[in-house]
Amino acid sequence: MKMYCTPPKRMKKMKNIILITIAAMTLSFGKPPKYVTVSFSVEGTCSMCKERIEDALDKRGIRKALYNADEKILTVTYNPKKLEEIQLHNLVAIAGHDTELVKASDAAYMALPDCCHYREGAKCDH
Ligand SMILES: [Cu+2]
Repeated sequence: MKMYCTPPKRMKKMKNIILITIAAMTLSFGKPPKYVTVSFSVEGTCSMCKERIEDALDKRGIRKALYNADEKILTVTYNPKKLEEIQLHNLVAIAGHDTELVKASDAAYMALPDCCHYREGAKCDH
């Protein structure tokens, strides 16, 4: 096996070329935004609630929102640079649903259809 000695100056140049290549690759592919996924409990009863909750989170910076009405768990994938986690709770509460951190206002809650009134032990058939 032959050993090559690279002069320091050339080594530095090579290092620069590698760095430039990496930078160019990163730019051409675009930096993928960093998303995080969180889960928290949200009150809801039925598929209408699911739709309402998920629609409330159809916002910039939120990639995915999935509500499980049986387990009353909402899972959201969002960009923490665009939104703070508490804002997710606020958006859901504004739509009328209590989360583990933010309670919906009475007005927002009363605006829900009867079968979605989870505070009164609503039973929804659909
Ligand atoms: Cu409902």
